[in-house]
Amino acid sequence: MKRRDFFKSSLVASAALMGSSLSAGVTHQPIDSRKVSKMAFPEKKPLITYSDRPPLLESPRSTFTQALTPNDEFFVRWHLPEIPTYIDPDKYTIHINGLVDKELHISLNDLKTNFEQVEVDAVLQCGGNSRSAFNPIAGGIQWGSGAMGCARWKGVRLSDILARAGLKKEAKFIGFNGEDKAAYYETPNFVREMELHELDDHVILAYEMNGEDLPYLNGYPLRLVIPGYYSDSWVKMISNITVTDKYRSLFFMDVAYRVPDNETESETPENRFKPTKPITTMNVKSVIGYPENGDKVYHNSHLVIRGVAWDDGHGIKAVKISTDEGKTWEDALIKKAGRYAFQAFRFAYKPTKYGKVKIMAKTIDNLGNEQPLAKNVLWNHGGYKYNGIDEVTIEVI
Ligand SMILES: Nc1nc2c(c(=O)[nH]1)N[C@H]1C(S)=C(S)[C@@H](COP(=O)(O)O)O[C@H]1N2
Ligand SMILES: [Mo]
Repeated sequence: MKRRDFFKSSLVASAALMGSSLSAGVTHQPIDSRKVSKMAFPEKKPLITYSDRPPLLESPRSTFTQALTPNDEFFVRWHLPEIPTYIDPDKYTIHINGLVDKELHISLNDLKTNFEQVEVDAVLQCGGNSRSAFNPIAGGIQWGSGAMGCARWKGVRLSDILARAGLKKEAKFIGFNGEDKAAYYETPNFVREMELHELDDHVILAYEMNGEDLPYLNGYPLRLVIPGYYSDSWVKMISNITVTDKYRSLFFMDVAYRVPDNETESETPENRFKPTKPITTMNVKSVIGYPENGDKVYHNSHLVIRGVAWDDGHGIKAVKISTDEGKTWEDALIKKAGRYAFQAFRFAYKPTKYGKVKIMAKTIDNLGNEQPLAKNVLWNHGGYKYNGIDEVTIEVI
């Protein structure tokens, strides 16, 4: 197996990249206003770069014309600046402790040879994806719609690992910790906690993404995959699984990645709601991959509008396209994929009038939930779970 000597060769040249968009007092910039950067991180193509330490990389819209997102175009999000510079796959183990009958250290080789290997196609989407569509600005990285991707994940069921360790009867919560560290000791580690009942058989510890080792920045050598859930709980470079009987009230569980429990009214910047709850499962959404904002297309030409749609696994009933400001909607063709995966859609369109045309995409899931108009998306101060009807404006010439 290839050894990963990652940061030695890589990040030095990128120090000047820290985006001014992260500083305070910034005015709202619409979605798609950020361009792909010139430099690339190892194993990645040039992507939209918000920060180099920690690396924060977004996939451009054009990535989303296909059901599976290539590894080298897949977005990257880390919270803490200290990511190990070297991981030796022959020495790496994952530690299972807490309320278990037998504490375990499982090597990668053990995982790959002594457990049943399973695969799942699943969307990994940051809860803050599309945050820049919120106006007024909601706190956090001003992502466009590319803080997401879909991959074929291969690994081992978490339940099989827990079964080998044996859960004690008081076991109720499970915490996942990654190898990354804060630069200052006051900053908490990136730990997610979940209740055991949330973790059924489709949760896996994955070492492969689209048929290859996980890219370093996507959590090499092992990450949690929780299909249907926003990716803040998909802990990367996982080092440790701890079983407890008490909720430990950790920073990344109690402060970040939460939305108001009230899902019928908007918060305002001045009026924050309490109580809050974790963001957990994804809502129904679509993103147009082609064409892009500002594209020029010929009058009477044959255009194929393409994109992806998904939800938390209940299934997509329809993707509808409008080219007349939402007055009429027509069904796109959907290429069915696994229930947790991107469903790629296409729609043949012949532009018959000149000038600016707005293309809108709206998805409806099997429960009847549909994407709201942008102005009807509930605002929340963390800028989470944006799923407004997607739109791009092209020019017909
Ligand atoms: N160890 C670790 N795992 C992590 C994080 C992190 O900061 N550290 N961030 C989480 C969040 S919020 C997101 S959006 C996803 C991003 O996954 P990716 O970098 O593979 O796209 O990783 C999750 N897992
Ligand atoms: Mo995230």
